[in-house]
Amino acid sequence: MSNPLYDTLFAPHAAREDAFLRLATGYEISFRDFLALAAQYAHVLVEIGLKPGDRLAAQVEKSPEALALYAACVQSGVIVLPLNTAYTVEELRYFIENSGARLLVCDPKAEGGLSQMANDCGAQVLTVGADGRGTLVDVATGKPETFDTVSRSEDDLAAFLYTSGTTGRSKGAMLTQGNLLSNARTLVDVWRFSKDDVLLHALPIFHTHGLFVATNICLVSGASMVFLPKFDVDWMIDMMPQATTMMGVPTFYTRLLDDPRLTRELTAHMRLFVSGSAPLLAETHTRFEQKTGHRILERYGMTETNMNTSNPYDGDRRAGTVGYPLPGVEVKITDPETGAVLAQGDVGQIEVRGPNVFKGYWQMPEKTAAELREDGFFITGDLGRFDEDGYLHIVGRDKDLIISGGYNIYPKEIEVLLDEQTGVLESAVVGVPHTDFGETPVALIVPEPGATPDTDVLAEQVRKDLARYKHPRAYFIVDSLPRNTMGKVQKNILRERYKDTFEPA
Ligand code: MCA
Ligand code: AMP
Repeated sequence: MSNPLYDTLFAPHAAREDAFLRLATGYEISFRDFLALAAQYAHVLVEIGLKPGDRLAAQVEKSPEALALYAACVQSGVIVLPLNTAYTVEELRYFIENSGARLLVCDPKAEGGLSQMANDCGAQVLTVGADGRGTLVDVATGKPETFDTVSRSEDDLAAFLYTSGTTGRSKGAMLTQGNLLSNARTLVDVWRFSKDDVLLHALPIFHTHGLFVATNICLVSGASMVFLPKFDVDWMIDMMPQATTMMGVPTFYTRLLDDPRLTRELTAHMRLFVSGSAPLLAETHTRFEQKTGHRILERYGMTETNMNTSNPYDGDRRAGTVGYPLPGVEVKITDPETGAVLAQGDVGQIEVRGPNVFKGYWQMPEKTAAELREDGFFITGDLGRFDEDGYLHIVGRDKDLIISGGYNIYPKEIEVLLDEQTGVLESAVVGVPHTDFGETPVALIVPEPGATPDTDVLAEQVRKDLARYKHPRAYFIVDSLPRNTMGKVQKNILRERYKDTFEPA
């Protein structure tokens, strides 16, 4: 009987009385207490009827309890489906229906608005809040603090992470225990994590970066975390002295750089700063080194693949590149038309293969077949090239995607909604530069003949249906959209035309 993910990430720490999570309040939770809590939750999951392979959707604020729920899912063989706390009820309905989740764990404050929808979808509801209170916690109180770990294999599914697509409908990326485990082990080695590390953790735990990269690496290596509810510059500065490493999206670094308290002295004891999820500007890399003496290590990953490449720990961390393929991960650059491998230095689509690559999209065989080749290579939709030293440069995207502060926004999802509104003939959403978020969406609206759509009304509808981070930050009424001879909207022209909306030249 074994459960590779639980046995590697959690079981080895069951007797440890030292701190696993250090909170901003000064409160600490030991490994042992954390795992006791997880075991109690696992009992609840079994008692309410969840079986191995069932899905559990979690839209919860970041807290030790929320993380223990992840451990409980792994221990009981339940597939965890972590969801962005910004999602609206309508967005959640889709994820719950599509995944067939049997339990939704949400914030107590959201329960009133979600329980009808969850029940309609056949899911039970339990709650846990940012303060660690809720019905899940109530039911778990008094349950045994150990749980007989459910047997799983590396090929069994551990998590679904929903990722949108160019069609606008989200797809559930199925990640196996082996996907998560192989990547975490590799990253522990290449980034030299050990039990002595303390990671400054300010990322959300509903994405690959915060959960499968940051948290899993700490668990595999036995490191602990300063576990902040969210990114906040004051907390980061206050807690930095307790940490040895930090991981973040580029916005973390630009915000820290804007603060005069970020100095060489503050960071002198730090071992490693990692950036990912969005392009780190070479300028940010340089400014960070000038101010702190540290060269940020940039890496590249995706929801479907976990991490693919990384700049070296030893050796030159090159600004504007995402480094070398990780051990065990193959990366090739191919012709988007033919799939043929291109000559070194040529720009093409980035394809990856390895134990990190997901199993496919839940109940979407055609979409899986379109992106995951039979030989195991996954077509990332990113465009890149290898330089003569073997460093991968990401030069663009072959997919219509905007990354704002590390969150992915698929324009199609917003365009479909805008196109449905009264007086709108068609729309286009493009990403434009934004100092804080890197990119931010703006919407171009073509009215129906004779109509004058009110952009405030459009914005209101978007607010109602879509998570806040997806909202276009500007709307423009235009006569028409530029199209090529095939009739395709030329978004590159629109991006150029509106590039100074927030960052005047
Ligand atoms: C919050 N808002 C945002 C974002 N975050 N809007 C656009 N983009 C965002 N990323 C909204 C807020 O709701 C708020 O709305 C307003 O924008 C400003 O909020 P602010 O206080 O500035 O935001 P924040 O709470 O400080 O959050 C910004 C953040 C956060 C710290 C950058 O978004 C964050 O932690 N991002 C990390 C995302 C991440 O982990 N991505 C990894 C994906 P209002 O104006 O109404 O008040 S995994 C991945 O991509 C792959 C696998 C990989 O390689 O890692
Ligand atoms: P997601 O599907 O949310 O996991 O986002 C993955 C996408 O984020 C990738 O396909 C890239 O486009 C982008 N990405 C992740 N890391 C980097 C990076 N270091 N530089 C540039 N883009 C990145």
